[in-house]
This record gives sequence, structure tokens and C-alpha cells, in this order.
Amino acid sequence: MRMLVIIPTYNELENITKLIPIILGLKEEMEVLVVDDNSPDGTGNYVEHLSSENNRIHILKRAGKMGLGSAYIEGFKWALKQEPKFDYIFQMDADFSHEPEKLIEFIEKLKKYDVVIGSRYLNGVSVVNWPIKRLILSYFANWYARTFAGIKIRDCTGGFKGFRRIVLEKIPFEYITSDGYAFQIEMNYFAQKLGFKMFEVPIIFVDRHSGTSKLSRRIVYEAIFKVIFLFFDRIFNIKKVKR
Ligand SMILES: Nc1nc2c(ncn2[C@@H]2O[C@H](COP(=O)(O)OP(=O)(O)OP(=O)(O)O)[C@@H](O)[C@H]2O)c(=O)[nH]1
Ligand SMILES: [Mg+2]
Repeated sequence: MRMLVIIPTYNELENITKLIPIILGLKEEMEVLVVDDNSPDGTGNYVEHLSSENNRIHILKRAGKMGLGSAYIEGFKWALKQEPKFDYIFQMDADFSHEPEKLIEFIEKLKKYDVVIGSRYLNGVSVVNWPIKRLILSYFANWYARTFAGIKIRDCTGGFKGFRRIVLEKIPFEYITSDGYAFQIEMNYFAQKLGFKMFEVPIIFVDRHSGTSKLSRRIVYEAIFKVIFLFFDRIFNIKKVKR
């Protein structure tokens, strides 16, 4: 068994310093890939240094801030190329919004399911420290994606997930272009369209700090348009996929 946790970073030096040892300590089979977009605080160089001393730590350095969606896709593609093959591939944020210990539960569930999703909206709402505006937006975005894209998941915009490698081999990354919340929606949409078995694990999402959300207007528009496109795809099967 070989497992990889992909962590995109932009200025996360302090967080990543603490997070990597926790993840590596969870299980011997666990490895970490940091996808860094040339963080001005030196996150990338620091992880590069760690990776030269520990073969369970990997770094992908990109030239500049190119967005979360493309960072994940580059990470997924990197993971699929490695030998021996990774069986399970996870994604999580660096900022401790996602509790690393939950990965153990994800691993258990991946024995039965193809995709495991950390869900904030399974038993009511489990979000700590979020401004009410952001919560309402996230909740509405999920209702919207479920209704129009037909995604049968309570939390379609979350970024704490695990995949069996087959899922990432089959998802058509050439069709996935979005960066923000819509990236997670698209991934879930195509995983569901391909007929993969998906399971939600309840998580408690804790915000890093108040006020400095990176949520931009562009990311909201992106999600609105993407979901409309997925609505048409659902009806007319525009993007052909097969397993
Ligand atoms: N490589 C890369 N990582 C990014 C980029 N933008 C954000 N990240 C990382 O992606 C993860 C999630 O981003 P966050 O900024 O925490 O997004 P958020 O949780 O919506 O917003 P916050 O309120 O700031 O926590 C973190 O680990 C970030 O460092 C990017 O453009 N490139
Ligand atoms: Mg965050």
C-alpha cells in the first residue's frame, strides 16, 4: 500500500512545518506532496529541503500563483506517474482547517468506496469560526450545485478528500478548468458521472482566522457558470466519459 496526501500551498510556512510530521506519523505508508506556487515566505524552498532528507516528502514547485485547481491537477498527474503506484491519493489544505487525523477514517472508507469526502453539512452545519456571510454563500453554493448539476453529495465544495487511484485515472482533467469552489464541484460531478461510489465522512471545518478569506467575486461567478454548464451536460451528455 502506498498513499499520498497532496497539499497545495501559498504562504503556509508555519502551517506546513507542523502539518507534515503529523501526517507522516499517522501511517508508515503515508507520503506527502506539497504543490507550492513560489510562495514569497519560502514554503517551497523549505519543503524542498525537507524532501532532500526524507523520501516520503515530495515537492512540486511552480513558477507563480496559478490557482488551486491547476495545483491539484498537477499534483494528481504527478501522483499517477510515480512508481511503485500510489493506491490512495488525498487532498487537503495546509492551514489546519482539515484535521489530519481524519485521514485514518478516510483510509478505512476507501476500502469500500472510490471517493471519500470530508463533509461539513452532514449533521446540520459543522463549521467553526466562519463569518455568517461565508457560511450562507457556501450553503447556497451547495444547494445550487446539488439542484442543477445533480450532485448527490451534501458538501460538494469541500477540499478534504480521498480517491482510489482509478478515479483519478478516469476523471477527464482536460474538461476541468475551474479553480475555486467550482473545481471541487466539477471533480464530484465527473466522479459521479463515471459511476464511482462516493461516501461522505462528517468533519468539523475550522477556519484559519477570521476575515481574510481568499474568496473572490471571480470564483463565485466561475461556480455559477460552471454549474449551468454541468446542468446542460447532465441533460445532453456533452462531455463523454467512460470507465
Ligand atoms: N499552490 C497553490 N496553493 C494555493 C493557492 N491558493 C490557495 N492555496 C492553498 O490552498 C489551500 C486552501 O486555500 P485557503 O487560502 O485556505 O482557502 P480558503 O480556506 O477558502 O480561505 P482562507 O480563509 O484563507 O483559509 C491552502 O493550503 C492554501 O495555501 C494557489 O494559487 N496555489
Ligand atoms: Mg483555508
